[in-house]
Amino acid sequence: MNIKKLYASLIVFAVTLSSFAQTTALCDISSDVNEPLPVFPVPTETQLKWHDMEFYAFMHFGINTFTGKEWGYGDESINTFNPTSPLNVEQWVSEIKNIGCKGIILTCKHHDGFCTWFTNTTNHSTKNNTTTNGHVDIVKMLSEECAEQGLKFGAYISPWDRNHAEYGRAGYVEAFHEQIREICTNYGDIFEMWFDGANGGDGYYGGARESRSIDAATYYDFPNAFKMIKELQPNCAIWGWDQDCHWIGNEEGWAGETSWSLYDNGYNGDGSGNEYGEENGWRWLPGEADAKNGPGWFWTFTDSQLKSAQELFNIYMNSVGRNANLILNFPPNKSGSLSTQTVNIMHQFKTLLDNAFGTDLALNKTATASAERSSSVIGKFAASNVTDNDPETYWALEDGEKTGTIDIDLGSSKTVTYVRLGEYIRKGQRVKGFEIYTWNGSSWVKQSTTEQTTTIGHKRIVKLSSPLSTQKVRIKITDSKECPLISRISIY
Ligand code: FUL
Repeated sequence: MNIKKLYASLIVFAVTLSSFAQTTALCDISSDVNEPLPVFPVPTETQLKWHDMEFYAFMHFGINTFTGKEWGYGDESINTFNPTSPLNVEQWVSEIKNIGCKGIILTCKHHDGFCTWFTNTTNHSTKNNTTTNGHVDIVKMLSEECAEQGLKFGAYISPWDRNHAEYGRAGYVEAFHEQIREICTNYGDIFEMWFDGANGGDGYYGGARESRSIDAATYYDFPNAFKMIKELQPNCAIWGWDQDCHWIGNEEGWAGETSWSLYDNGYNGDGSGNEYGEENGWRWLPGEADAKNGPGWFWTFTDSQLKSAQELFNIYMNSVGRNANLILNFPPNKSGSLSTQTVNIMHQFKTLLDNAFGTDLALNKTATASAERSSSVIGKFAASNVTDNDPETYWALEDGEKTGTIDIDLGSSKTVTYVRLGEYIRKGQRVKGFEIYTWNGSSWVKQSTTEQTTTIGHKRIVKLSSPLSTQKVRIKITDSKECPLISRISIY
């Protein structure tokens, strides 16, 4: 081949290559946009929806409300459940909604086996109650009221059943699965199902009054129960048992200051949890912190023993503020209402939340960063994405850039007490360390906080040790598994 021919062929090859590259670029939008790759593990769609639930209520209500026991033995007569007034579910839902909860999980059946819905699986339920106010399908009433007022509904069904004669044998497992089916079929959408790990052994068991032990890991045939739940309620998150979220490891409502949504195994056979998650856990298994508003789960105490609004606020900070969901218990009393003092404290708690987080000083304010990831889509990874109140947009750095700063200009000098951050967790939890600085008119001053500033995750709120006035706040990401993806910065 002479040199001219070789040259012509090279030109044809180059033109073909370039048109191929253009065609590919047009088709492959992701490479054009320079989309960051995920850092595994990442959440499922169900888990992402669950993260957005953030804060919801637990309601323990049933036979124990009337016996004053926390764990009924299972031999209580059906009419022991005897509310002195019609159940005020309208009040339950409106007060719970008022404090910012997005849903309610009801104890449809506790360990005593008393079902608070009209089940066909056992006679031991409200269906057979003959008291004035006790013949009520509470699951129906509450799920409908939740739908009416715009809250999600969830169900706690205790696997351990101290009433059922067949407990410990195959017959009970069948009934238990049927109970799950009824709840998942007849009461609308269920956002979360709770299967407690308690298996104390002794109980009434249809009159046998003995101790029965089971192997919790195999007895309940959970794989098939969970398969059924996912078929009937595809968006339902399953609590515990290594499913969609894990028990945080204490019942005081706190997660670690370092809190990963990653885990190896959340369920350790004994149901134990872990407040911190595991930085290198192989699966996404975020923490849910449970807590009560008084000394007991059921209304087995008095108004004077209720936690104060400030205590509830601290629980909120230590859970929702630390990348965990919070399920906070508010038990109705014997009259079927939340007590007046319960409601008073809830209102005070709401005031504390509003005073702290009512106004986001950073909302729609200018944000500038040390660098922004490149993209053919203008603004795709811009710093301004952190203040736009859109969880689907985020600020990103280039691959391999694990540190950087982002500054928010509040427009004028404001008192800054709290900083709230959120990662774009759809692509994994990344950040391992950050710092907060404020502008004093001539330089950036590092601020100390009331707790460590390590992980962020879905949501992290930190308080400055000494709140102060400033016009500009800087967040410095000091360490991250890969380039940080920050979707939200709020300043209060
Ligand atoms: C525990 C149960 O034994 C308590 O009674 C309560 O329901 C709590 C939420 O879970 O393990």
